[in-house]
Amino acid sequence: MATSDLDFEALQSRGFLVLPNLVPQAHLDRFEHEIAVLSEGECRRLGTSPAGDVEPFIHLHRQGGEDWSLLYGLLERMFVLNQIATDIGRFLEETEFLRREGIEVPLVWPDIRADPPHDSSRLLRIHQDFASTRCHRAWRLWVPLRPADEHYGTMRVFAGTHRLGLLPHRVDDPRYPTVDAEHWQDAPQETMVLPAGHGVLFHPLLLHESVPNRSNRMKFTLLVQVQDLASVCHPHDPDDPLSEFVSLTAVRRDARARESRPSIEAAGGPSPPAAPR
Ligand SMILES: O=C(O)CCC(=O)C(=O)O
Repeated sequence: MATSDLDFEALQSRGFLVLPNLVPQAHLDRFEHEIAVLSEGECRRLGTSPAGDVEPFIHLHRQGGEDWSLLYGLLERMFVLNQIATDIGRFLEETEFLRREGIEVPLVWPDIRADPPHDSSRLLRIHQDFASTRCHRAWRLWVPLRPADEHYGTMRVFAGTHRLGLLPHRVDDPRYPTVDAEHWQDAPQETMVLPAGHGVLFHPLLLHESVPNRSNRMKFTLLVQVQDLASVCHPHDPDDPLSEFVSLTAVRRDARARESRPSIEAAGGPSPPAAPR
């Protein structure tokens, strides 16, 4: 993608921009290869094998337990994901994006989501990025590592809603914070239909939600956080609007912990599977 291709005007007005071919095929292939190597090896080591054509990674997720939790927690440290994040950081520098957005001390890091088929438990309802935004100058990239659409699972965005500023999130069900319909019902909605390796650069205040994975494959999505450490929030300052996001993150974390506790007791010990973020 050429430097001139970044449409800053669309980005400012809509709050997101699709960036085609952001990730080279070689990195996507390496990710797939390494997922296969680690999950097939882990199945062998645990003496378990998936039935039929179930992906070994999905089989491990279903097995759960501490082995899975450890493996899932380390996934975002895969070198290939860090390489992709670094390439994206370099791209944002070369396109003058970081300078134009006033990002002085860039933080760029990868997170990964793995959404199993037909699992609604961790789907995110319409929200702003309260859980990861810790700096006032911040952006995000959502990068499907496998094709994304209504069948394989994807993300829906509500164009222009980032201009509403930081919105209150309802916590009737604290596991799934969400905003009232009045904030998004009139906004144009766009469901991302993208091949693996395209990316969506978006503002963390843009309202968005998960679209469920109805396929029989794991949905892998890389999230690259881009934030400016020179604008870090002060979580204990009630005048800092981002302190709301820090508290909301704690509310959700505690609710999820409460949710998983009964299943530990029911199972008589081992930890439940770590859930996708
Ligand atoms: O891929 C998805 O399900 C949406 C991800 C999302 O909403 C998020 O990471 O904040």
